[in-house]
Amino acid sequence: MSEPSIFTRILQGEIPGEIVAQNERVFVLRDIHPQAPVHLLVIPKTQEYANVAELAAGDPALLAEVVAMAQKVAAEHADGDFRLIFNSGAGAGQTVFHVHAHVLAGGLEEKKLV
Ligand code: DGP
Repeated sequence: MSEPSIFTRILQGEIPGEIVAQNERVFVLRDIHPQAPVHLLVIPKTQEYANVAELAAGDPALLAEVVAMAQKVAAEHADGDFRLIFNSGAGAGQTVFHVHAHVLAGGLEEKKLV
């Protein structure tokens, strides 16, 4: 069994964190270093998948739940439009190897990367 990730520790209440939504399989944490007016992380409760490719291969229904939750919280916290980012690998800036989707929302029209 691997060490609990920072996200697992927040979910378990060991470390403080603002959890804004959850269901049986995923939870939503407000990012500590927001990069947009709304910056939330949608995180599977299981930490067995390190990145989105592993999640897609291992449990595609759970990946679909992550996307559905992203849409739900983007509607609750912003106007419903959102950008979804999965950093995959240290070379792409991933620092927590417990898969998570960054949901960025709120006035991003002028901040397009691609
Ligand atoms: P990534 O670079 O894709 O692995 O993103 C990890 C994100 O997790 C980063 O945007 C900052 C956030 N983060 C790291 N530690 C904590 C924490 O203790 N609390 C909260 N709320 N967010 C954290």
